[in-house]
Amino acid sequence: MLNVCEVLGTEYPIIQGAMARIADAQLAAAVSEGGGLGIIASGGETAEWLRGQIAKARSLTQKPFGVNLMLLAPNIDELVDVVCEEKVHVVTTGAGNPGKYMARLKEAGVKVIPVVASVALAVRMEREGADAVVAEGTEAGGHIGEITTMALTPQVVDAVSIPVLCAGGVADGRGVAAAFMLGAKGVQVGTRFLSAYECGVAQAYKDAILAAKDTSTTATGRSTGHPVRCLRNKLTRKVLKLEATGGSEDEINELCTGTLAAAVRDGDVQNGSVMSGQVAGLVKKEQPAAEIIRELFSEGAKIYEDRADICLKSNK
Ligand code: TUI
Repeated sequence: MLNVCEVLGTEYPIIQGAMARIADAQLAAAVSEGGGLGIIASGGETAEWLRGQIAKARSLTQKPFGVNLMLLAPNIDELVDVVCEEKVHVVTTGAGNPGKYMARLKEAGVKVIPVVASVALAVRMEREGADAVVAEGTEAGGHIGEITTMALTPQVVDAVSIPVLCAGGVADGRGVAAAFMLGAKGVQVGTRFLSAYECGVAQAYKDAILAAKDTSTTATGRSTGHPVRCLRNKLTRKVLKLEATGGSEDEINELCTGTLAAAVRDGDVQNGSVMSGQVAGLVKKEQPAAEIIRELFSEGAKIYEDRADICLKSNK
C-alpha cells in the first residue's frame, strides 16, 4: 500500500479541506507550497472559472494540487470534463457518491479521494478504485454526515485497505496526533485554513471564526436530509425556526439562496452562511498557510512522543 504522501505527492500527509466559494488557486497554491495538498473547491463555480483557477495555481506552484468536486453541483459533468482534460493530480469529492465518474477520472490519470461520512460508502469507494478516502465526522463545517470523527475514523480504517485520512475536528497538533491514534494515515483540515493569510475570504468572516467558541456552530438542514454546519447567526436562527415549524425544502432553499456568497464575498456574517467546523474555537490567529502546516505536524509529533505515558499504570 502506498503511503498518503506518495498518493498526494506531498511532504506532509495533509489535504486542505475544500471550502466552497473560498478555496481558490491562491489558497491551494499556498498550501501546496507549504508541503500539503492544496485544493481548489469547484462547488458553485462554472467550468470556465475552474479552468482559469487550475491555470493560476500552476503559475503559482510547481507542486501538485487537487480539485474538489461537489457532487450536488448542477454542472458536475462539465466540472468532471475539466479535471480530466487538465489532468489534475488529485480529485476529492463531497456530498455524494462519485462512482459514476470513477472510471473516467482514473482513465485520465487523476487520483480519486472521496470524502465519506459512512463505512458503507468507504467500502464501495475502495471497490470502485479510490486511491484513499477521507473519513469526515459531523464536527466538520459545511455539508456533514451524522457520525462523529472519533467513532467514524476507526470503523472506516477497519473496513478498507486503502489509506484513510481523518477530517472533522482537526485544527491543531492534538487533532493530528489523535487522527493517527485512530488509525488514520493523514488529515484533512478546513476551518484552520480560513485564518491563513492566503485565504481570500472576507475579513469579517475570518474575524467571526477567530471570535468563535466551542458552542458557536449549529447544523441547519437536518429536516431536508442535507445538514450544513455554520456559525450560529441571524440566518441559522431563521432557518432552524422554519424547519421547526414544518417549512418545506423549497422554502428553506429559498431562504438560503445566495447566503454563502453574502458571507464569503460581502462579509455579511449575520445574514450569510458562515460555514465552519466545531473547531473554530481553536483558531486563534491569522498566519501563513505554510506555518499552519508546520505547526500542525511539529506539535502533533511532539504530542505523539510525550503521550507514551498512556500505557503506564501510574499515568502521572
Ligand atoms: O461535501 C462536504 N462538505 C461541503 S460541500 C459544500 S457546498 C454546499 N453549499 C451549500 C449548501 C450545501 C453544500 C459545503 N460543504 N463534505 C464531504 C461530505 N460528504 N460530508 C458528507 C458527505 C456525504 C454525505 C452523504 C457523502 C456521501 C453521502 O451519501 C452518498 C451515498 O450515496 O451514500
